[in-house]
Amino acid sequence: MKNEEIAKIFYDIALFLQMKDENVFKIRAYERTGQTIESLPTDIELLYKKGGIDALQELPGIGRAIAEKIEELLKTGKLQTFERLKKEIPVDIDGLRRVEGIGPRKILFLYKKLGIKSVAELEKAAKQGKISRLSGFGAKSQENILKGIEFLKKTKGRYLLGHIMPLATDIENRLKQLPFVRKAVISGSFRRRKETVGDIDILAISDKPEKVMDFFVSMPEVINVYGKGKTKTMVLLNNGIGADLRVVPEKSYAAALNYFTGSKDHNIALRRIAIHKRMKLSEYGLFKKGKNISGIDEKSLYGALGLKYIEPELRENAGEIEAAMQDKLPILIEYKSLKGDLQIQTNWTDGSNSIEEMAIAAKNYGLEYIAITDHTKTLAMINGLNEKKIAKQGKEIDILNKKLKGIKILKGAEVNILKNGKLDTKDSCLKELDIVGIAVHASFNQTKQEMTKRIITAMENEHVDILFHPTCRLIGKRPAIQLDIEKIIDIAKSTGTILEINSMPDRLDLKDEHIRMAVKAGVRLVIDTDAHSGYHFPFLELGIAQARRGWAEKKDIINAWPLKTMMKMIKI
Ligand code: DGT
Ligand code: CA
Ligand code: CA
Ligand code: ZN
Repeated sequence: MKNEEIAKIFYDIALFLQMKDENVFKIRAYERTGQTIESLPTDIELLYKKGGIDALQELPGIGRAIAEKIEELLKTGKLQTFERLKKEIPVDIDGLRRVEGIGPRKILFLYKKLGIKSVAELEKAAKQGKISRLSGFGAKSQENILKGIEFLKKTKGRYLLGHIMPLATDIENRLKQLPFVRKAVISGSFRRRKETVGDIDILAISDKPEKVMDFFVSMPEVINVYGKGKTKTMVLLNNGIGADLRVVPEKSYAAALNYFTGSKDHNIALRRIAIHKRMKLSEYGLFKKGKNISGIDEKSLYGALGLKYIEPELRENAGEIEAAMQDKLPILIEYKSLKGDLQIQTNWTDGSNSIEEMAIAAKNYGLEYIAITDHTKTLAMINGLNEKKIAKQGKEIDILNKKLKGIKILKGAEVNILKNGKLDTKDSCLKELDIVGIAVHASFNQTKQEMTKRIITAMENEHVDILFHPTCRLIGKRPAIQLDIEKIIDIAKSTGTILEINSMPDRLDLKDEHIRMAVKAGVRLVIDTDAHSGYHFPFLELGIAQARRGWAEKKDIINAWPLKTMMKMIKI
């Protein structure tokens, strides 16, 4: 069994236990196990084969009882506890919980009252007006459920970039290693680093296209071949995503890479420029009087069109071509260039690792500083910290800073913004922290006016440094809160509040267009992981991709700078 499959079972058990209103610590133990297994860099099966149940027990936060459950799964492929729960409450939790506003307890309630097991049954009941008649629901929530289902339908069929990246890169590398393949590169929306991708588009250069295609269709992940030819092959992979492979000869490389990277709108605009210059641009080349003048790479191709090279992340026909003509393209923040991370959770609340483990993992990843930002007290479900505990955590951080070399730990918190815009933590406590992040974690359904006012009130607190995951969206799961983003950017400017680009694959919040607005307004940003495990730091690359798609430069990103400079960029 794969790590993700096992992790998923533990997450599911946690959900079942939540339905049944079990002890929160028990629920958290299962969730944390899911988190730990999901982010393990090694195969848990291998780990178990080598070290047995003892090796399992050495994993952070995993005790004897849970280790035995993992063992049962690895040995039998099943877990009795889980099978019993599924039988007792036979609902499609995955589907139902993706409907905004439907949590585990409501799922159980709806099942008991109306026998609802799936999203389709939920939609039917809502349309028949059956939901509004239930106690605790009402017409408004019935309407919200229908809206939530509509939202789900719209986002279906797209995959998170962060979830697809390991597999896509792996396939790319397998192709690269073939002796008859000269180049292999993932193009399409993946190369433009869009937050979600519809399919994986791969371009390969080879003189033996048939052999490349044979290899491609016989990969173990392929479950269906839609079409196989000399230049193009389309398959379906076992995780549900499609993959297209194109093979072209070397002389078409620049033009083909450009064409298959897209976006379609960018391609169309380029082709217009070509026509204007009496040239012809296609996936085969850039032709002038019948001669291919595209050159060896995209840089020469853009050059031949009279343009500066445009980075893939900018290719959306959103002003990048005009900027390339006038040599006014931004110098984008570079990958692997961050020096710190200002949002990190630990096992003081809902993270998997201790402060020390997180600090060491950050250092090993190459960071120079981190801020520990556990949740605050009103998030009681996950042990949010009160003022006393925050102070106590500060003392532990002091000790660790003396002990650890090469990484500086800042004291921080992810302070909950209450419904009225007040913070749930006293100013006298916030004053002592290096980094105060604020965030909305409940009452997501306020009107645009209420929500904007709520967040502005919080931003105006003199101790606040950063607004974390500003729109609170979860891609494919929860729509953004209603927010006057222009107003928020104005206030960020006037108060010196930093806006976050959260790097979690399903958050990526702020999104590209908002980043661009912030950059234009001269508002500073921070790219954080929101890491809940030491294995999450590589997600920072997704945050950088997002920043690049928002035209951000190094000067805009505070944690692209060393600690001292960064601290001068936040309000004191
Ligand atoms: P996706 O897969 O929905 O996330 O988005 P893309 O951009 O990867 O789109 P896809 O997979 O349909 O096509 C890959 C690239 O091929 C696309 O970015 C640009 C190019 N392309 C596809 N169809 C057309 C077209 O009709 N005209 C032009 N000019 N380019 C196209
Ligand atoms: Ca694609
Ligand atoms: Ca495609
Ligand atoms: Zn948060």
